[in-house]
Amino acid sequence: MKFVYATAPLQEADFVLIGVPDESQNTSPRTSSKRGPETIRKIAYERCVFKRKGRFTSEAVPPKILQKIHDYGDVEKKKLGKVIEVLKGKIPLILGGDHGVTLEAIKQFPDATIIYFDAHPGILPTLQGYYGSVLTEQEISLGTCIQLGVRESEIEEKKITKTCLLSISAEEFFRHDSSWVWEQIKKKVQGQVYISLDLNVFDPAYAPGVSAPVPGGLHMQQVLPLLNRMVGELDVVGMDIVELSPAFDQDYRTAHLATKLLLEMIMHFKKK
Ligand SMILES: [Mn+2]
Repeated sequence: MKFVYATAPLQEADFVLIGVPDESQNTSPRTSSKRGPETIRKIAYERCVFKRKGRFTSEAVPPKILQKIHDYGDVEKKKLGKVIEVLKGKIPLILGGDHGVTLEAIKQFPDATIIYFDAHPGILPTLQGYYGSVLTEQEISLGTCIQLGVRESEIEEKKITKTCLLSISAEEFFRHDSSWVWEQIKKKVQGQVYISLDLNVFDPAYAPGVSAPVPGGLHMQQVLPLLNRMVGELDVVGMDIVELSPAFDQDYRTAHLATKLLLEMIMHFKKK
């Protein structure tokens, strides 16, 4: 199934949806994130297409998406870099898969600030023996990383977090409002931005369908206004939504959240 609003041919598209059904770096017993892309496509269709007077329509769904989207389908993780390379300025919207997908994507944006929403810092000098960590010091410059919503760090990660450009914990999100968070981010960011949204940044009450849930997480109204401002005001060159694990979801709650965020972000993207 193609993404519901993906009607543009590749050449004409502003956004290119790419599924990466890969969970080879998942270290949790809660598997199934490889079904993330197909699940988001299915839920996007359910959210946006209704039967009216005997015919199917997406007209009735406010607000309608007018941006030109192409659905590239699913690709192997090792081919993701090549696919992004040929897009030449079109914005890739990448659906994971586990958070390891991000590492492949950001190699294509060496100058971008990486803003990632995650319950875990996920930054370590090595991938050896750690739980769910995907960004390693060797591969990215920590000075260009902003982590948001963290609430569970390993000892080594705590030290490394200090070298990030900015880190705002889940606790700080609850102490301040989203405008405060936005001001902190805006002060630090210059130039291109890549956004990675690990769905475990949300509280398991809202997003149970993830591989590594952590209580004490964020809710939609803390994240959505921020994402909308980021894509509306910063030079966002790519983004991903990762870690949707449909086998652990409840009534597609997490999938609806992910899909709603994706549709909202597309609508709010700054016009190039
Ligand atoms: Mn993660």
